Amino acid sequence: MLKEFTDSTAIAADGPALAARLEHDGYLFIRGLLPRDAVRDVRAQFLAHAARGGWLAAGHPVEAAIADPARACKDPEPRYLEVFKPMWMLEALHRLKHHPNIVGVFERIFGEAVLVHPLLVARNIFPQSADFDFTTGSHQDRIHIGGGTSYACWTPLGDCPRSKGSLIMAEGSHRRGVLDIRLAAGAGGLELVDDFEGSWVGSDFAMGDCVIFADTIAHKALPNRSSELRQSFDARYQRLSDPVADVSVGTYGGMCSWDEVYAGWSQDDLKHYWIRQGAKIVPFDRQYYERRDQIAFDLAARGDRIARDTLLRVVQRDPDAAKRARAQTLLDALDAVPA
Ligand SMILES: O=C(O)CCC(=O)C(=O)O
Repeated sequence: MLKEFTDSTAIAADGPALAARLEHDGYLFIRGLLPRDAVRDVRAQFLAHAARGGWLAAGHPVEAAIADPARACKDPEPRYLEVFKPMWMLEALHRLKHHPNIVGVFERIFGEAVLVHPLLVARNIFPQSADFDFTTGSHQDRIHIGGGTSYACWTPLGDCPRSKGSLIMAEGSHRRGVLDIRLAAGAGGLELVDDFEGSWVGSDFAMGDCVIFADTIAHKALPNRSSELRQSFDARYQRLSDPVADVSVGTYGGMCSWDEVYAGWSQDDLKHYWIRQGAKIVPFDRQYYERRDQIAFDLAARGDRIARDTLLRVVQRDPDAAKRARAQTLLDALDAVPA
């Protein structure tokens, strides 16, 4: 059963109260944190790309975001990334993660300067169907983000009731350290072994509502049971005085350089800002990915297609050439067998 999020809107101006609740529950749900117009602008630009990319069903207004199920695709498939890349590069998207309403919350919580991670994630989740499902399984961000302690802010680009696949949290799970994982389909390619029965909390989101959460809280998305694309972004924030992993100052999946991203931007203030701020950059701790990838290699060697998404991620993103080659061989072998 899913309980309602505790609503922190009323304490959003009170740093010590926010910090105490974040420490206790592991998350903060704040209604209307972002102005709807700012979110609507990014949504409109995302949908224009989605329409151009052929992701939307004919016969509906673009603003309705009705997906064409025949075009369902997911990150990191090349046909997804082709449409996604220009979305991710949008100046308005990056500006939204720096919105003073979000950064202000973190300034009040930390009581010191905030580093907004340059890397942010944006998502387009096609509706779930009998042959397509890309629901994010339960996970902790720590293993993906590394560096010092960080916090995420997740917000849908548009109203997002639970039925459209909003994000839910396992209340209090952030106090249990880094937990055991297994391979799964869906974003990240893994899920936590524990099912956190009885701890899940969530809410319907209106455009502008945000959930902020600790990097050790277990969280997952609900399936998108609507006919619309579920679009969202999640960005990360930390104390400037803490170290940040090198991957968090790069572009998404290293798919391009920052200069390519900036080429279409109209203002300079957000370009390479973390260098001017003096961010303390450290190598990403790959131990959890190494464990996930080993599980994927073992399962793929036994012909288990659950390993496919993780192998694809290794092929596209792992810094080790020999490992990439091994993943490609296993991927080819999996794909040679009809699904
Ligand atoms: O939006 C999603 O499906 C997953 C988001 C998430 O897991 C995150 O922000 O860490």
